[in-house]
Amino acid sequence: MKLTGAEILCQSLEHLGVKHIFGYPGGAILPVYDALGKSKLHHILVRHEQGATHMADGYARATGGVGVAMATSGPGATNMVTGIATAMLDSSPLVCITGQVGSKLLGSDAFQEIDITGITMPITKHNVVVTRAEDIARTIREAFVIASSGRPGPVLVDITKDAQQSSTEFDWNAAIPKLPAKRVRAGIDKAELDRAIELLNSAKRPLILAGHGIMISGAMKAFDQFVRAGDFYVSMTLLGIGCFPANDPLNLGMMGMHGEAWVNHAIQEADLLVAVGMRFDDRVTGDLRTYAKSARKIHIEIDRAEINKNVPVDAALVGDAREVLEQLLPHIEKRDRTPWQNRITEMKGDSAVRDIQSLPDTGHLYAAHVINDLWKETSGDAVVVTDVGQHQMWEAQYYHHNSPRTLITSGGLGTMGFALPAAIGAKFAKPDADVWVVVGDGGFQMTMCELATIVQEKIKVNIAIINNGFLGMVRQWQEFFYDKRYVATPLVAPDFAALANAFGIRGERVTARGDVTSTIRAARACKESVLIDFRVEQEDSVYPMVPAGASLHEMIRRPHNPLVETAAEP
Ligand SMILES: Cc1cc2nc3c(=O)[nH]c(=O)nc-3n(C[C@H](O)[C@H](O)[C@H](O)COP(=O)(O)OP(=O)(O)OC[C@H]3O[C@@H](n4cnc5c(N)ncnc54)[C@H](O)[C@@H]3O)c2cc1C
Ligand SMILES: Cc1ncc(C[n+]2csc(CCOP(=O)(O)OP(=O)(O)O)c2C)c(N)n1
Ligand SMILES: [Mg+2]
Repeated sequence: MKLTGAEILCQSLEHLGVKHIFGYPGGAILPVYDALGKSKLHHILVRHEQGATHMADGYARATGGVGVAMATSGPGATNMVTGIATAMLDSSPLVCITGQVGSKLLGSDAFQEIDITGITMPITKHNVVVTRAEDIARTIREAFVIASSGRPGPVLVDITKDAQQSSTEFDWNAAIPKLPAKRVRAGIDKAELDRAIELLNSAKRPLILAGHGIMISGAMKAFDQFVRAGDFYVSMTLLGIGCFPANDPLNLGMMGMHGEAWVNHAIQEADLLVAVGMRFDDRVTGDLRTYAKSARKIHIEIDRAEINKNVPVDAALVGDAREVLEQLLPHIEKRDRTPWQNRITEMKGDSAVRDIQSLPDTGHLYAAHVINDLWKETSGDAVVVTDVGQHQMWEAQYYHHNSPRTLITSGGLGTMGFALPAAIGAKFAKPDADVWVVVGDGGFQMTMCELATIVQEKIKVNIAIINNGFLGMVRQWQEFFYDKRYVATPLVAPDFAALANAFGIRGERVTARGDVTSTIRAARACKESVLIDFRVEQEDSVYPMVPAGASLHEMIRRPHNPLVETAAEP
């Protein structure tokens, strides 16, 4: 059967099980849009192509499947760049499809011609220009394999207009991916495995560093068994949150710059760190020269390039986290580690009394309270999509996630503007989920145009703006390191509730702590999307904080005044 390249693209996407495409049309991709109209695919019209990529990313992160975004050539394609980079840094599987000028015009600076494969070369796992209809089906199949296999990441397929328009025979079964033969995995190195087992069974103060790779691998069950086999304590990276239940006594919480103080101290005191699917980001390690000096290290990691990249390790188990953990499991022996358990309890107890949640109500509305109340009201079962900044860190600290893929956040690139569109994508992926956006007043203003997408698609996403009148995280750095010179961080914002109304969305404003719970409850009961503008304390800071480049144990702790977080400094 002869079809146009555009029709082949749509049919190929259907064959691959794609249901939703987030995109924005334009001249160079118009043949595809024409074919889309005749297909079963649901196209979601976004308001900015950056939004399309974040939606596809949110979709991918909510399910583990591949998210698809589409744009026209030139400015459509360049608007995707931030979203592609966001996905790349967090190993999220995307396929981005862009229209390109006709193949005969390539290189002539034609209208809206841009070398998008050149531009995205360093921020894609793979990218390719397709100039013939005959190559479309195979290339799209290859794109899906590359995006989702091994260490996932974004793939961009740029299709010239003539390739979309010309007709050719479509034979799905014949369009087999032509990828280099998969390197046969030699299996995990036996010597490394033996060394890891010996380290695990002889450690007196072991600690697991659990990362995003556990979720990518779908290794939650194997991880759970591994942890229980050795009664190991677990700490998580920001992107690892959810891979092990927060309410489990073995879960100590987040590590790193804004991690729990007891976790960072435990890392510095441990004699063995077991890193699983995490990449020792600098937000996690602090100064590498002083990082976990007393600990031997085991690294379970699929990407060989990550081994010894930042932190030299004693045993490298290169492979899929689930497979590696399953191989280790039968060899794990339970050991009596009472002194280590006592030490952890001691450190934890000290910090627990510092908790802002335990303090008497001062009448102030703190972001941490809003997020903690959101956690309680949603029983920890919501899919929370955060933006970037202080609210993101408070979410990580005060919303306790028990299930994987329930915190969706931009970690590596730290992209403001991510939350609202990513939440829309997550809602399409999980229509029955209670999806909440937790976003700052700054980041919300970067992609708030996507409120119109929510209305047009008639979906329900609740939005909690943590409105502190500042680019809060930057203000915090200015407070700590620039002598409170608040240059370019005080932020004027519209009346967000009125703005929501203008879009056709219910808007609320909360200024008192007593109204937080009832407003969240009402928003959840409402059939339509609700935006809540939480006017929180303007100059609160996220504690603890490891200053950039400082040692992990050198944390700035919450001062005793106005808020006391602790009984005594450790
Ligand atoms: C304002 C701000 C503050 C931050 N503060 C903190 C903080 O305090 N603490 C913190 O932890 N983070 C923090 N971050 C996030 C931080 O920048 C990193 O994004 C995060 O630490 C990365 O976590 P990760 O290594 O688990 O995930 P990723 O960066 O996604 O890395 C995942 C790793 O798993 C590997 N992998 C993938 N698939 C598999 C598989 N199947 N099997 C095995 N391995 C696999 C990958 O190759 C990769 O190495 C902050 C970010 C921002 C924006
Ligand atoms: C696109 C982008 N620009 C700039 C930054 C730097 N940055 C990190 S956090 C932050 C402030 C965020 O302010 P807001 O959205 O109000 O959240 P808050 O920190 O106040 O919770 C800025 C500007 C960024 N991460 N992303
Ligand atoms: Mg703010």
